[in-house]
Amino acid sequence: MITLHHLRIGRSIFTVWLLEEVGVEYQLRVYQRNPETMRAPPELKQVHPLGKSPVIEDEGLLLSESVAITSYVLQKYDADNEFSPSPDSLQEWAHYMQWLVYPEASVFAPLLLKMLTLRSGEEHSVISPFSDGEIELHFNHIAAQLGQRSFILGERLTGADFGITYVISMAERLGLLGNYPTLAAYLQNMRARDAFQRAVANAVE
Ligand SMILES: N[C@@H](CCC(=O)N[C@@H](CS)C(=O)NCC(=O)O)C(=O)O
Repeated sequence: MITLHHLRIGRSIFTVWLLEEVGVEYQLRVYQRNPETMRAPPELKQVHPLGKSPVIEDEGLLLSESVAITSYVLQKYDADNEFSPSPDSLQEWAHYMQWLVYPEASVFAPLLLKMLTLRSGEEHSVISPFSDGEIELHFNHIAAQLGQRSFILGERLTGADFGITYVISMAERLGLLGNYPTLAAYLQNMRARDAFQRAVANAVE
């Protein structure tokens, strides 16, 4: 059984959702952030040197990085490629990989900068225009890709949707979705899924 080290509130709820969608048996170890610093508690460093979440343990494997965890879970537990294209169709698979890594590799950084400047209580002359411009660029890109699609790659949920949902939900928390009805509707649809609801109920998110 997979053990998921789940830190509230953050990315790891999307890993719980992944495990629910795929139907993998798991147990949660739940951690709370320090309410003043908002950082993870030191116990997480006893699990993994970085002290971040999500981290999973599965049959002796200790794995961090949400995208690696998604890929591992699907490789091991989604033998029929229900949630990802088969590598046999190389171009489809490459396109999937692009959307799988994109949220964490490109979208998260400007959102983090925005979150930190908002938390500081004042705009920054260099950082604020950069993060605002990048967020607009990326959100228009995601909205254009979504278009009329139900999911980021078409009409079925894939591994790429978990990270996309994460960055959109982070933007919602920062109050940034006002100009992006396509993203808001997508987020609402992902949250309405039974597996998402089960994840939230299990993780007491
Ligand atoms: N790139 C990593 C980022 C992991 C990460 O930074 N997780 C956050 C939670 S969303 C965390 O543990 N933050 C607590 C801290 O750094 O103290 C991933 O995708 O898993």
